[in-house]
Amino acid sequence: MDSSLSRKRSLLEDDIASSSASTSSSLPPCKYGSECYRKNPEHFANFSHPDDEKFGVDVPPKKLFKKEDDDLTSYVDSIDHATSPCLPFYLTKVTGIEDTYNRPDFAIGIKDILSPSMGKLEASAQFNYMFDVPWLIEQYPATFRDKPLLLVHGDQREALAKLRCEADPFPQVKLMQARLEIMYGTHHSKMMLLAYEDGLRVVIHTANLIARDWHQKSQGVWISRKFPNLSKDADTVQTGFKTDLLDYLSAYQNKGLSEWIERIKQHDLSQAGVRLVASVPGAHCGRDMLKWGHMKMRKILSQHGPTSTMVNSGWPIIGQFSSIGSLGPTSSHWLTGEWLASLSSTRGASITVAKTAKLHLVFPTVENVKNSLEGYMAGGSIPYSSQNAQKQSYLTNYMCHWKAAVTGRTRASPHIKTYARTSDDYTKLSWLLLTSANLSKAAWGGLEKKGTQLKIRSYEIGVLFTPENESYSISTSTPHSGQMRLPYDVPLTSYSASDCPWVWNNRYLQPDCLGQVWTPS
Ligand code: K8G
Repeated sequence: MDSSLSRKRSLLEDDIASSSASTSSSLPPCKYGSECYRKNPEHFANFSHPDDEKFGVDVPPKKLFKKEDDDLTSYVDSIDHATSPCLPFYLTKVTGIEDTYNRPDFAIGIKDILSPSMGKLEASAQFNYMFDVPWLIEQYPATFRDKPLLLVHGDQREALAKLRCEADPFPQVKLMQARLEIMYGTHHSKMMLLAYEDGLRVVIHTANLIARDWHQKSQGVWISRKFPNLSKDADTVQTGFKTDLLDYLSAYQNKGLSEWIERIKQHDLSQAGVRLVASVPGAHCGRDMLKWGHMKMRKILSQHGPTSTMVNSGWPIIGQFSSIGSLGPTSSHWLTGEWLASLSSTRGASITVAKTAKLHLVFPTVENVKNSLEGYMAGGSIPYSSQNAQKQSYLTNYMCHWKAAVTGRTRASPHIKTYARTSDDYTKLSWLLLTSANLSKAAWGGLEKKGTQLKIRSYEIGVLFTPENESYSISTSTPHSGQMRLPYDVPLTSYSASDCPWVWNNRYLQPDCLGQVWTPS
């Protein structure tokens, strides 16, 4: 599935790559003009082309430059000068929706994340599944483009050869291959480590490092405040977030990360305001079992989760994701019997027992994909296979549409993954996880050997938001302290009898909103 996913996606990249290059009329014209066949973003950054605007390159009027400056100060203000320790997550900016839904209190782009206003960058590490190296380099401001950049990936064989080729022209880029010894595992984690002259930021998000993922999809981004340097003689009490991040990086067992592990040790991450929920491949036993995947959720929620008196009155769990693995023949096999049991955990409850909550699963219908800004092409990033769908029809009973008028993103196809527990009337929320993990055993882990080991295949990483008080109130605009937003509309809309989940290897012959059909080979 992975190689076909990459193949499918790579077909989509060429048309976008050219549109992401920044341009300005002050650039010298390319001598080939509109006949220019080059695709290298660097070329487009250095030479102007008559077609630049036609391909959707941003050429903002003078007045807008001022606004962009304001945007950037407002990101730093709202992140680094926030009064609440727990910062909410952002959505990525979407091309083709109303401006209000791309406001800086709401949405952020990759160039905003890497902007000099966030800090003077000295080195960075990008953990991800897919990379377009020339495009990625182009997203860094020119002043930081030569700074050391480590790409942590899971590519093997042909994909690795291709990645090496792409990275070769950039001497500042180093590649690090994550160990993937268990079959069907992927390096799915999406994280940026940004080291500045005066601190360090951690960014955990859901987008691949390719143009298409930052163009018209619904994606989530959590940006930490700038963690300060620890003074040499500082008391080095490690907080949960710092220990968990160090544990995650150590699990790669790769010297390529030593430098980053040292950097993190030298910073004060105590004000992270969130907890880390990650997965690393392995058969985790004993105490290690509670460190990863759904068992980590079970552990955190049994310590810091909602009280059973509050949520057992019927607070549902809502899972929202862009792919589904093979979950077994019945819902109790893994979904409700194991995974939901973990997410249903409450404070003080034993690690082994939990009353399972009501469950809703938000996953795009065929109609959702057909009407999305990208049309059926959006389905190339929603790899649910017909082989799996046919075996687990029980899932449709839980399924709800992707509908996101609240964030202006009903037509921005979801690649974000969130898991949350809300009150029955959807006014309150007891926790929310923003993560790379789809609904699969590979990502969350499956218990084996009578529940004594948790087998995980993939690398995943996410941040768990828990309220300072009993619960957050759900906000439909910029969340203030004590509030949290959901990326989709509530109340949810269940699938009707005629709705089908998107299955990426089915054929869809009714033209989509762009007049295209979907006929996978
Ligand atoms: C997804 C990704 C991705 C990669 C692989 C798979 C799913 C996704 N997969 O975009 O990073 O199912 O193998 O997030 O949908």
